[in-house]
Amino acid sequence: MSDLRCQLDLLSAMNKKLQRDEKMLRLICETSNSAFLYYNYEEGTVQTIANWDYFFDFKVTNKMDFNRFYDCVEEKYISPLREALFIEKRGMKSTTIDVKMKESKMWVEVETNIIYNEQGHPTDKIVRFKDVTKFNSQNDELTYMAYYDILTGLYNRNYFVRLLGEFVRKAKEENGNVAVMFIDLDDFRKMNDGLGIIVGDEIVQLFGQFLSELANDNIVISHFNSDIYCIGIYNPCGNRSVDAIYKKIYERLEKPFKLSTGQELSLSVSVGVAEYPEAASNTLELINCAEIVMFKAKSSGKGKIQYFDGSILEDFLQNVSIETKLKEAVFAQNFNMHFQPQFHTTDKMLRGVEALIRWKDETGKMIRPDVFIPIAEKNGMIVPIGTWVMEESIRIYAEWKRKYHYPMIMSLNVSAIQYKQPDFIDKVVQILEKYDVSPSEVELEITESILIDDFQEITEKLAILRDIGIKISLDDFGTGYSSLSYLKGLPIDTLKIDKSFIDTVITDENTRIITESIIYMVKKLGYETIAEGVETQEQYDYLHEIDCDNIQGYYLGKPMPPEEIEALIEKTLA
Ligand code: G
Ligand code: G
Ligand code: MN
Repeated sequence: MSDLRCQLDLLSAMNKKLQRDEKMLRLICETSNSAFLYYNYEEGTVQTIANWDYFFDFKVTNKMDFNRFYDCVEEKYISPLREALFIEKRGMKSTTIDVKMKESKMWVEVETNIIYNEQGHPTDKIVRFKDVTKFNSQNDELTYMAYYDILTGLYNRNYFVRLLGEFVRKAKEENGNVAVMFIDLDDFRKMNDGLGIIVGDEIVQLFGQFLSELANDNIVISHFNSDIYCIGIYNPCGNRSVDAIYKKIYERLEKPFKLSTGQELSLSVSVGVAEYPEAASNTLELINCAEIVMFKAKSSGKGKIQYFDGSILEDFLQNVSIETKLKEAVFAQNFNMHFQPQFHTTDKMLRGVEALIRWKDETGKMIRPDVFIPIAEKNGMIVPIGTWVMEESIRIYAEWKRKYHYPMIMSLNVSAIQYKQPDFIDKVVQILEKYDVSPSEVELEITESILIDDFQEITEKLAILRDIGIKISLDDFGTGYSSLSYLKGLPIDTLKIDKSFIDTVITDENTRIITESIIYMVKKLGYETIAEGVETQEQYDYLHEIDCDNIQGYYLGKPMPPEEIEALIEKTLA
């Protein structure tokens, strides 16, 4: 009796433990946010456990029901899922894949585990289903970012380069063509600085959205960076396809873009076009060429399209090589100064000299200042070069002064970038003091174009320089936009009439009329006049007759090294 009692107690205890274990396992399953499927090979039975309903609206009770899984997932996951559910056919122990559900769009991780007996036969299969939507959508976003630009929804630069590479590869195989349009918004920096980067972003977005409408199988469009877009076209019909796209862009730009603030804004773009295989033999070079050509479009007045042309590339490469050599020259101070004399018209006495920089590269080749000065202005090297020019010229002038005591004017060309340096005035004063040269012996030349871009800032500085006693002269007068009325009130002392007037003053009646009125009015305003580029006796006589104060030009003296200027001074003094 007590034996039986004992066994019953034991059974009951075991039962309790089993119940507890089962409850524990059930709770673990249910709180795991997963669903499980258990298949027993020996009995051929299927059991579904835990959060089954969260994933599926059907039950699986036998092996045949497995087919129902395939209806739930998107097409491309059907066969991977079949393989994952039956890995025992390939003798595998476990595998995990992600599938996307057709209707709910849920991402489900499916993990299959098989247990084998000692003979290597499968005995149990456990499949776990887990919701990984959150994780995978983040992945979606990463995938998106790998291909697209978030701001515009266009392809990003990296992916564009890949797609363009595909075009080029195809074109190589099929003897086809690929065109790249490199598009840059004009004056974007001004808009961005003036209206703020939020508005700047909106502009980039609006134009990008418009461009995206132009895409098709053979036209890929990207937002390259900041205000730059690139279009790749496979097998364009000559320039026709490019022209057609440009026409659409051009027509769109005739209407303003409406910002979210209600403000309307007109845009223009500069476009460079290069084509494979004409311009370049590989993808990156092709983009480079289109970019270089775009710069040409921009510098020839914006709002333009420029097609590739070998000479543009050549100029560009030459400029790059000049830029490299220029850096070395600045470092080694491989320049020297020439001076062109200026004479009083009435008695041909020396008035002063204009300092003109000269540069011979390491092969001894002369590189003209009108070639390298614009490059130096672009990359900022004009600042050290300009300082050197000023110090060297004034040093030489001080020597002449010490030697001959002949009062003259040293005229220096100064670029806008130099004026804009905060310490420009201090530097000038410092150099004058160092060489003991009086401010009235120095004249700084400015060009009209300088004044147009930064009128306020530069005229303020000019006024200060004049207060110190330095002369200011307006160079190349007549080539820019200047009107005589705008001259009034400019802080200048001297006006240099551009060579282009002098060139035709004898032969062209109109030029004569204009030149005479300029000289008449300028003298009335109280400025001194200098005629530039005087090459003949006839021109000289005429300028003398109309009372131009000073003459500069090959007729009386070319730019020359300092020793020759000394000879001139000696002659003047004799
Ligand atoms: O002789 P010429 O080729 O020197 O000069 C060509 C151009 O280069 C001219 O417009 C002249 O003003 C400019 N230039 C010459 N020397 C200098 C210089 O020292 N500084 C600047 N900014 N321009 C210069
Ligand atoms: O732009 P700016 O005035 O600074 O430039 C002066 C330039 O004009 C220098 O390049 C100088 O060599 C050039 N020049 C000066 N006089 C004459 C001249 O009589 N004829 C020609 N062709 N060039 C001149
Ligand atoms: Mn000059």
